[in-house]
Amino acid sequence: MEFSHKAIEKKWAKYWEENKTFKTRNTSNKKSYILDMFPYPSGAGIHVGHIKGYTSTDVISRMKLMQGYDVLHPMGWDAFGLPAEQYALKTGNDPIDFTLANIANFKNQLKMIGFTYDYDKEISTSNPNFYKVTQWIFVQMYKKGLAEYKNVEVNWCQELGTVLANDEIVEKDGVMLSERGDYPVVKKNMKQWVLKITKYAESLLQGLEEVEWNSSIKDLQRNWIGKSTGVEVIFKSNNININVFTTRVDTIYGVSYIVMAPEHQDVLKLTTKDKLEEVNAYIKTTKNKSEIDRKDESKPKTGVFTGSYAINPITNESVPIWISDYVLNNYGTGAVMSVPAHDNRDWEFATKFNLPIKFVLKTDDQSKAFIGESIHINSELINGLNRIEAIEKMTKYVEEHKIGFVKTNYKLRDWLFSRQRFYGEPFPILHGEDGSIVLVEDLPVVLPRIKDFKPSGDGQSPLAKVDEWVNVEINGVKYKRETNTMPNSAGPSWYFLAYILAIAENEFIDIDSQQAKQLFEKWLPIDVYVGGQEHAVGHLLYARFWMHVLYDLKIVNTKEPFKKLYNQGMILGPDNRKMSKRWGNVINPDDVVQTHGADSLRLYEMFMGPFEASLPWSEEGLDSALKWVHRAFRMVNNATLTNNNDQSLDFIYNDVVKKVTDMIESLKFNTAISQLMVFVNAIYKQEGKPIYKLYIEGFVQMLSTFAPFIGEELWERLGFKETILKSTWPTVDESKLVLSNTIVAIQVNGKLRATIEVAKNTSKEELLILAKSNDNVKSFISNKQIIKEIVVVDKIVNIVVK
Ligand code: ANZ
Repeated sequence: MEFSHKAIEKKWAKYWEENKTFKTRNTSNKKSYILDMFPYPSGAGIHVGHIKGYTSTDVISRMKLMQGYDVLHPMGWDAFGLPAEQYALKTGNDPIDFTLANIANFKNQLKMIGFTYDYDKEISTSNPNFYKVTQWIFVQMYKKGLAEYKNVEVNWCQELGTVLANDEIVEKDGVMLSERGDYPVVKKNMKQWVLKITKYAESLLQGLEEVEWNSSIKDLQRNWIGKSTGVEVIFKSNNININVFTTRVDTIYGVSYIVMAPEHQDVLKLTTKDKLEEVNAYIKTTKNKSEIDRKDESKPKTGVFTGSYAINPITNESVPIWISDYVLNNYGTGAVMSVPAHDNRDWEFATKFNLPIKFVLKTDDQSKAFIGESIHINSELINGLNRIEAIEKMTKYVEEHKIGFVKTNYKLRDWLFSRQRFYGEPFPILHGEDGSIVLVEDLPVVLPRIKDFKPSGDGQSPLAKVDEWVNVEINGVKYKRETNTMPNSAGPSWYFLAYILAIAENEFIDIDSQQAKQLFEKWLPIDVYVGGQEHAVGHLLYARFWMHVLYDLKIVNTKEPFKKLYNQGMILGPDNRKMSKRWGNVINPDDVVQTHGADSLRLYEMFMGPFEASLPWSEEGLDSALKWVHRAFRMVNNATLTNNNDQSLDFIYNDVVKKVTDMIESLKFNTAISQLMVFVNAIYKQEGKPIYKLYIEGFVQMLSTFAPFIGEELWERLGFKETILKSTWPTVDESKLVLSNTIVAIQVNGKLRATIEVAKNTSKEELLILAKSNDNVKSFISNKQIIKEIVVVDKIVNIVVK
């Protein structure tokens, strides 16, 4: 062993702390804001998966610092939420104290890994100074009509005693369960706060064009927003208008019945007496079905006839009106015109209930629904037209005859923003006895310390029991505080701005001040954002929404907060399963730091494979990382250095610097490390010859991004007095990358047929391509079968043909 990682880690952690090495600099006109998705400080402590993400951003931050950027690379805590509250309920602890203890633990763990976080910028969503701003943003939204208190259908979880947002629910075997805890969830109507994210649907869709994310995440968001342009057509049933939303108005000649969602407001009005009992029973069973279940096309179709008929406004035919749970009440108009010949769900339904099927698109196979493209038949106004032409013509016709209108729908729902829980941000809201709503503008509204957090189970928050907090009197008028709290995703919707505003731990410049504006101008947008794929829709969409609103409020001058986004792949257990206490396959990073050191841990996690891939933990991999860290350390430590460049390493050094720089920039860490390995091997091949000192320095700088402790140690041993983070990143001398040329002989069946001049080190594949494209060679190999290709780089190509 050439060094003790424990001694080096201790030495440099102390140095960084004492010298405030990681304090955010404000000295350059170049900036880079590099952000991790902040952790939820659970009792379990930090996970090796967290470390993978955090190391990646740390590597980039370190490079950017050496490249002379002002770097904002902060860390904080997503500190409100259900798990802490549930733990508190189970153990009789206080979630506030419990969370603070977890934060302290997390912070110690992070410090051991050598991350460049500036803890003067530490924030915590559960700190009153922080949630003061969360509440302030809510107030602004309320004033803009973007927060509304209304009766909505919610997902109610009895075990958790709270409502849940759609993205907090999972589906198992047709039933809805809470994502946390796997408890049953049912639909229920309740008065709740909602944020009107739907008003921003178009803006959020447009914004995706501006950001440089991979297309799969953009598609997830696009699908979640779910824009769809079609027509609302009016079918009449006596004096009741039934509007149906369709994206295929061209198929209107094929409508054989109408289906309404069982919850549709007009269902009972339309139901004839003899059908009432059956319809009511069906409505009742629908209540327990989840939306996902109802949308599932593989489930057998069910439904009931209402006894009424409606008139197709184009054909004047009378069609029966049914109800079925495959039509959702909260999309479009909650009613559809069914065209069984050209829609699978309608086909199934019509076959089951013996309803007529009429083809209006030409097809040879009428044994199943025809979904493809074809021309129209049996459709007076549009016969012979294709889909696009027919939709255009029918849309015009419908509009001109006032039997319908163009309509754009979004699948996106408003954001259910209240939870019946204790441990979250209180709303800055008072309710008057007359039902009036009054904003509290003296913020923060502080979450009271209470002993009994148990949800009452009746839909009321535990805060409702705290009389002295709930009851407020202003100028003799009595009010009650809103006792619901905000959801876990509230704080994370703006925390990335809080780091910019932080002047000390949880102390902030006013978000609407002039100074804040200048700081936002400097730091936004976030250049690199790294975190788990599970946030692709929820958090990322909510955060974008708040930014769009703050942009409209002229608080920030950037709409899109996250310019580049990367998802780190998971680190699985050595057994290839997700790490979990249940499987006993969890690797504790504290243990790894003890046995292998932080540098080896970082290097190993960056070298495991492509950053976005999910890969199993490997002890052998970790051991190899440790071995290589020592090999690299030894190489630098033992090298005889010279200020004379004998040029023998010119090419390889410049090549490695160029590649490592590009690869770190594009998060290709594993290949960047391979390049460093190539360099170390090249030095060992020099067998003790003096090495040009500048090249060794450059190597240590690059190495230090991955292995900062030995990086600093070697830098000091090279004679530098200040942290390596104040050094200047190595530059590439492009002139050294031009290789001299060489002549390669091209043979066919052993006979020389051509010679070509190529750059030295041209690859085998390239040589073959060049050889085969030579005219003379071509004449000897064309129309022949190639049976063998022999290539010796820089020398010869021999093609054997038959
Ligand atoms: C007639 C038709 C004929 C349709 C055809 C499709 C194919 P997106 O793209 O999702 O917007 N639909 C409308 N509202 C619905 C609801 N609340 N629940 C379930 N289905 C609903 O799809 C819109 C299409 O989905 C609409 O176009 C409607 O069926 C159905 F050959 O109308 B279509």
